[in-house]
Order: sequence, then C-alpha cells, then structure tokens
Amino acid sequence: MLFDLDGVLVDTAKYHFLAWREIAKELKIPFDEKDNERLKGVSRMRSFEIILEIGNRLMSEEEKEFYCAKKNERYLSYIKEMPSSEVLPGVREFLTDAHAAGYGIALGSASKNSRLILERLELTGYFDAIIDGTKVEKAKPDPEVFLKGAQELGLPPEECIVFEDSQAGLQAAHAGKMFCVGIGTPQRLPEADLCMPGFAGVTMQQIEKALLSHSRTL
Ligand code: B16
Ligand code: MG
Repeated sequence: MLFDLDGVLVDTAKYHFLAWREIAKELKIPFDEKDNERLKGVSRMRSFEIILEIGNRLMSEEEKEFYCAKKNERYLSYIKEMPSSEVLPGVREFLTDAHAAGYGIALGSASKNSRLILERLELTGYFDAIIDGTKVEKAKPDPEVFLKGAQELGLPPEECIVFEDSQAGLQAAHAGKMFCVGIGTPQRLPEADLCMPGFAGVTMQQIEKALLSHSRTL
C-alpha cells in the first residue's frame, strides 16, 4: 500500500502556496491559488519553472537554485509550526487499520521534506518504507517513486494500491501497473481506478470490496 503525502495525508499545499506566493511577489510575478493547482505533485524546481513561465521570465540555473532554496526556507518555517492535528481526517485511523490488517505501508512523495513532515504529524511509525524526493531521479508521472516503494515492501507492483491526489501521481501509479485510488472526484481524477473524497470513515474492508467489484467510487 503506497501513499502520496501532500493532498493525501496532509494539506501542505497551502504552505507551499504561501511560500511560493512570497517568492512570486518578490519577483513581481502574478500568482494565485488557481496557478498553485499546477504545482501539485510537481518537484520544487519544476514548480518554480512553472511560476517563471507564468511571469514570462528566464533565469540561469544558479538563480533558479537560489530562489528554490529561499522558497524552501519559507516553507520550512511554516512546516516547523504545523501541529500534528493537521493530519487529514481519518488518515491516522486508516493507517492503523491497514497496519493491523498486515498491509505493508510505504510513502511515495515528490517532497524532499517528507521525513520532517511525517515526524511533525507523528506518522513515521506507520511506514515500513519512505521513498521521497531525495531518493528518486525521475519525478512523477515516472513510476520510479512507487516502484521503489513496492520493491522496499517486497511486493510485485500488481499487488500494490496507490493513494494519490494528483494527475501526475495517478499516471505514475498506472505506468507502474498499480491499482490507484484517487483522493478527489472522478471528474477531477478521471484516471483513477477508484475515487474517494478522503479517508474519513473509510475502512479497509470498503477498499477491499471496491477492489473486488471494480466499483469506481466508494
Ligand atoms: P518539496 P507530494 C509534492 O508532494 C507537492 O505536491 C508539490 O507541490 C511539491 O512541489 C513537491 O512535493 C516537492 O516538495 O519542495 O518539499 O521537496 O504530493 O508528492 O507528496
Ligand atoms: Mg500529492
């Protein structure tokens, strides 16, 4: 069982947005919440390149690195203040349930700050493997992050379930031949095998039943 982080276990997107907005403001590039949607599931550098595209600006690699580091400093200042209560509704219960049912649990996230975030949320203990932006060379939609997770869990990809909120992540799961549960609506995530709004009130039995019946929503 593989979990994305941002948008699945916790809503860190709002902190990414605040930090990127400060950088965009400094560079006098217009950037709103709608633009922020394009950054979900995307690496830090690629996120900045999208912002530069919005502003029609070009920068050297050195300058890009400088602003990415600055953004991360701002982002971390928010994350360090984040209470463990920010874990999304039902997540802790679902992970407890999955763990008790004997499922291997891995993280598959683009974020290089994953370990710190799991610590802040007091979720680290649930994970048998953590694959994040520090461990992969290719970003989602490449399946590398999930394939490495499956490998660390000792499972063939066909036996894995991925929980994801981004298009790129769902494409990565499919490219890896995994069953994927989209966190969101079927309209926003047409590629998901199954969609649910979140983990609140969701049990392992419901997921297993949906898997067997090929139902597209819970
Ligand atoms: P960092 P996920 C992704 O996390 C975020 O959705 C994306 O907005 C962010 O740019 C990316 O992590 C990199 O994060 O700057 O912390 O390395 O959805 O893959 O868990
Ligand atoms: Mg995500």
